Amino acid sequence: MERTFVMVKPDGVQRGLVGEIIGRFERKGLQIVALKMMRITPELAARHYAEHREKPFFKGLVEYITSGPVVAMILEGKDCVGVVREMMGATDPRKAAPGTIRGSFGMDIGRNVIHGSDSRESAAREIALFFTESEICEYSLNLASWIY
Ligand code: RTP
Ligand code: MG
Repeated sequence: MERTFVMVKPDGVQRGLVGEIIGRFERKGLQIVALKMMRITPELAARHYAEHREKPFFKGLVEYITSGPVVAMILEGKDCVGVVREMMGATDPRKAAPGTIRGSFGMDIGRNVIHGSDSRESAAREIALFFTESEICEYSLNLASWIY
């Protein structure tokens, strides 16, 4: 099993897309193992997006991601990192395939609704950045035993 870090960005929270986005992942069959609403500090934003520090959009990106609360989560499942990236769609929502999260809900690269780790290595780094061990729940999904 693989884990990935996912975040509904401030525009997704403000637009009331949290339930829709989490629902898509749940219905897909990915397991939520950690979930919280939080406000990202400029320091955390800079660490999270360290790879983009020299990019022209960095300042705007930090302002955007710190502009309101986000919903952070860890999802688990087979090939979870790639599956989530596919479901998110391309970085630029106008180019994202119809039916993907960004393709369905976004119009601007600077307001692209959701973040998901781009590799297993990024996932491990971002999970450690956003969650403590005690915030992660280990449990097995056994649907039948919850219905009957
Ligand atoms: P993310 O890290 O947020 O999941 O997005 P991503 O992997 O699809 O894209 P990435 O290249 O890592 O870029 C990080 C975020 O920076 C903003 N961005 N703006 N104005 C621009 O040209 C530009 N390019 C990137 C986006 O919000 C992107 O999600
Ligand atoms: Mg990225």
